[in-house]
Amino acid sequence: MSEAWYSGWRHVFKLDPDKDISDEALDALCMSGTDAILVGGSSGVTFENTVDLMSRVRRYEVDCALEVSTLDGAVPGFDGYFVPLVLNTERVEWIIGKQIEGLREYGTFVPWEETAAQGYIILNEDATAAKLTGANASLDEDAVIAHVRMADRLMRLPVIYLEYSGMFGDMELLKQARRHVSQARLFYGGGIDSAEKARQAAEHAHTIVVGNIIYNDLEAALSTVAAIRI
Ligand code: 1GP
Repeated sequence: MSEAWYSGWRHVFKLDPDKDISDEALDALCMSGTDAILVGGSSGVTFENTVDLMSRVRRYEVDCALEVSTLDGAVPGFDGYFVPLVLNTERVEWIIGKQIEGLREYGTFVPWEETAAQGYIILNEDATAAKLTGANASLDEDAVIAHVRMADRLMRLPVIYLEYSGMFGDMELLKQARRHVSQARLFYGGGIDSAEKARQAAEHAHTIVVGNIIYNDLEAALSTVAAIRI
């Protein structure tokens, strides 16, 4: 089997279609040496703002993938697609409900070779995604490991995403999670706002995701790219 299209990614910038970004900032991000631009957000994602952002990123050679979290935002033309499944919620619509709805509507158009499920484990209760999906973010280490085993071993999901969006997470927990991953790629995202935090997270995660700091301090965001290459 050939390697998955995202398997070489170590560093990713996540851009929110609902947030403004200047051409200069986008140029700096796309030319930074990051492995990919991931387009996704928890609220305000529409077909229009997703197409707009995609077409701007498309001018660059960097990989550009979409996290499909709403049907409205399912836009053709990306290099790859991630479909999030939230594993630590009891609300079935966020585990398989919305995904089934999407497949009923667009199933025949899905580019399967470039599409991968992401098993999300959301660990910051204040994150918009946690509130939206009713995620139980207060998992202890045993529970996180059980979720990792569920995703990696039982469900054989290709990507596990430890999501702390908005806060820097527990690196010891990330380390333990990584020890229990056998075949999935482990993504980590949340609160990476410096080269040092990027380095720490990249020590354990296969792929680190840098989001919010892009909009608050572009230079700090750019510094995270070089940090993990050392
Ligand atoms: C969000 O995991 C990403 O989905 C990145 O988190 O915005 O906190 O960097 P931050």
